Amino acid sequence: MICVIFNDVKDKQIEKLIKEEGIRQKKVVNLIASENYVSKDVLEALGSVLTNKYAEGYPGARYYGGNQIADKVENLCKQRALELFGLDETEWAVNVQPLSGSPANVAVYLALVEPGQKIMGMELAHGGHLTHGHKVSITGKIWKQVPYGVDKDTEVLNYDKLRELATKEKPKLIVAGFTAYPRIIDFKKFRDIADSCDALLMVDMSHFAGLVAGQTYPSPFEYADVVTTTVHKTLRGPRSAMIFSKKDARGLNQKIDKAVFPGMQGGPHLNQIAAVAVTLKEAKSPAFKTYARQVIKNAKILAGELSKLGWRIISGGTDSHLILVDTWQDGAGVSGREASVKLEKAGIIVNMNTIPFDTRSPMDPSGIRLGTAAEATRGKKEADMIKIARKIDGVLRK
Ligand code: DSN
Repeated sequence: MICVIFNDVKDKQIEKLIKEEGIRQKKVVNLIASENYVSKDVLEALGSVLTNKYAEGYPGARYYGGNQIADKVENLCKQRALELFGLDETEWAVNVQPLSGSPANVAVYLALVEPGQKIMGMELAHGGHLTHGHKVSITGKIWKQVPYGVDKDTEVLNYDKLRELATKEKPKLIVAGFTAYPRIIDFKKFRDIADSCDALLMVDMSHFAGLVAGQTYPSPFEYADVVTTTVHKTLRGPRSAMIFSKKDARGLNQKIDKAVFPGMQGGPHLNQIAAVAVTLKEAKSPAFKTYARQVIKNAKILAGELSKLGWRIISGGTDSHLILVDTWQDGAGVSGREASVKLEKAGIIVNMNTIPFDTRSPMDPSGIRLGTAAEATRGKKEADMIKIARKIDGVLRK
């Protein structure tokens, strides 16, 4: 794992802080489901001279001079993005300029949904994201969220209920995707539901993009109109995002390009785009497939062991890198906040998280979210997960 490249610079204060963060990252067990450790090549690209260049516009249509190399970088990144997910450039377009996941999702709505129209997205408390239409996000202020959740008994999505909701509410766009839902999403069923009410289907695959690339989680591309993703979670790249869209008579990709620039952003961060390109090449390697398989094996073992130790796992397990644990256990355990504080003191980093139908507040919810992507990058395997589960159990019961 590469943690420090900022060596021997004049700004000693920042150098010291970066070194300290590198040491912190090395010391802890990192179970934050949305984090990972990038390669040295990704860090080099991020710290390159590409950061000096303004490239407002798109390849071949920039507003400033001197963009010949910038065009090559962005085009290479786009080509690699399409290749990684097996997409034909005559059928799919990709925009690699979004600075991160939230602006990517907002750009899609800006492009395709009129203000005041409805976006049907998973409720935050059930595992959705703020930008799936939550009221505290701009996506819930400009557009109207039609929230959906999981079933109380099974804690998984109920597609019949989703269909009923979509038929009643007639959203303009349906979002399938999550930040805290451990299971596989049935994209075909989402497509049928979207078709039944004439809605667009957007899949936010930010959490599982690396698992799709590693062919260990179903690909949404056969069914979606638009797919957004961050690059820095299971895909193991820099903080950044991409928007894929179907190329057809509806002109989705042209509308999305205009919404990203000039609608939402100014000049793209070329250093970041180069780092995304490096990530996409790495994710195409056989070693990345092995990695993605290990991420899921580790998550299943970690969830299974915690369950054996008496902790309730939301939905009974996981199909991905992500696990939601009910630490509160109806008052018999500890709150999510207390769990995360205790675990951090013991060197295990997690985030507190609401669980579906949580009776506690989001600031001190009933659970924690765990993810295995970062530790699999550091070579952790099944036996390590058993040790980690036992350590978590010991800490939470102390
Ligand atoms: N903050 C990210 C996560 O942790 O899932 C989503 O934006």
